[in-house]
Amino acid sequence: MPDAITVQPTTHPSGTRLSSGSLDSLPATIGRPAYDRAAVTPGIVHIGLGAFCRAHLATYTDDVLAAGDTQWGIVGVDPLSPAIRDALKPQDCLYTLLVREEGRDSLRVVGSFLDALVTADQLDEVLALMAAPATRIVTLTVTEKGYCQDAATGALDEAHPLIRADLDAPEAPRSVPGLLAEAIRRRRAAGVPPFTVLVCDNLAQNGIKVRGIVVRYAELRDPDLAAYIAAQVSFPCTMVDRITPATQDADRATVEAALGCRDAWPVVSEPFKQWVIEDRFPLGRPAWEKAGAILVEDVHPFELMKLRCLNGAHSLLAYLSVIAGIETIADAMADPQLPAVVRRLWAEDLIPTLPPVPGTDIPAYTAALEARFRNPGIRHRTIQISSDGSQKLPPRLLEPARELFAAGKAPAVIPLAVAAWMRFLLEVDEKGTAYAVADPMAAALTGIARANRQDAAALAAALFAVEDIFAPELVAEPAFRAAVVERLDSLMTVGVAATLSALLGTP
Ligand code: CS2
Repeated sequence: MPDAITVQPTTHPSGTRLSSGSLDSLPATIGRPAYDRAAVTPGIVHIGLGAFCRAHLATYTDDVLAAGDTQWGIVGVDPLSPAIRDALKPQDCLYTLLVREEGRDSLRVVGSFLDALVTADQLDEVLALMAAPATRIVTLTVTEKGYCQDAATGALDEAHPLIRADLDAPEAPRSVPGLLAEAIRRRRAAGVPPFTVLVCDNLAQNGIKVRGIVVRYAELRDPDLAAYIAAQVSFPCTMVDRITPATQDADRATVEAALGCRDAWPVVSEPFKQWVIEDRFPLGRPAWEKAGAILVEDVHPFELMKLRCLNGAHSLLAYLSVIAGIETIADAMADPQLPAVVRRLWAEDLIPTLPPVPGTDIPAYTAALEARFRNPGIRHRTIQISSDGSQKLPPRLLEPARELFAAGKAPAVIPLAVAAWMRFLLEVDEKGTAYAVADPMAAALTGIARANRQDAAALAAALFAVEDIFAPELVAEPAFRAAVVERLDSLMTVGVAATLSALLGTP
């Protein structure tokens, strides 16, 4: 289904707020819920109210509601901040999706969120909702770090402060594993079968991994509950994709001009979206395939392709760009050298690690990715993508590097990406502008960087020793260590442009 039709700026008087009451007075060109929202009942609790789920899950579900299946409304829960709830509630949880591509914006108001809650101040309500028989699926977009995992192994980080706190007070959980376990326990106690847990974050084998994390947490809490979760709860794996940069004030102004009323928190995305889901939903699911989702037996090949080719390239571009002072991915793709480096990453390091992907020509997929990265309507900030490198590098780039070495090959470009991340930890770009490193391990990582800022070999060695990030087999490879140190030394002494010239063999 198309997201909406092209819209022209409107001259409608401004000042009112988007809400159910203002839907009828929107310009005709703005897409809007093509169903009676009052007749929709909640069937999904979604945890993590960021922009991504509002551009992805919510639009697929909006299309299903429009197709007449009204039992799948979504209640959104933010585990941390009240900001998005407080923006959405006065708008009856309506918001605008602004889809941008060159020379063409389209807008649609999305209606699939029925309510919004925050665990920090509404925990009882959240748990009651998750335990309610009508809730048949709990979806999650809490980012990689939200699962309290050890990024190198994907296992529960048992020393995580939120996990320690939840094990002390398991009926008042604050962590995501704690929340899921407590909600499932309440359902079981009430004789209600468990919901399906649908993880929509960029983790390798996301359902399998989060199942392992939740079962381990439950083992520490109550082995009987752990056995129940292991036996009874379905955690299908998914591959999710839609580039969704953080909303800027300029986007709010664009949306207000088009709508003729104010939307406090619209979402911006590219036109492309993809969702591949393992079809294991014991209590049923929305017919997301009606909105273009692909339901499969095994997501793994799709997920590896996306996590490595899209997200891996994003991370490479982000670290090189932040240190070179390049602000967005589209700007990076206008650089004379960066696109060639990304193409080599795909062709030499990543595509050789991928299994066949059903119905997909992988070189055509990466060519399409290049066009998506170039979309000039999307101002996707490299500093945004640089966040949480400790969580993102292992599945995107370190695991393929490990696989290449295991197959007797050396990666051509991954050491550069790792070196760029190490250089990025110095918190100042080549033009002398300071930036902050956002990462759950930021204090430790920037401390290491500060202590070794003059010496590439010492900096790399100290970071290789961080076992939460680097698998021992990978850092035991002398060729990997040497290649990273060489690139890091080059980035620290001659900078990004000269390092890329040397890699590409350009003058
Ligand atoms: C990005 C992703 O911020 C990041 O790390 O690589 O958010 C990326 O834009 C999405 O996964 C695209 O589907």
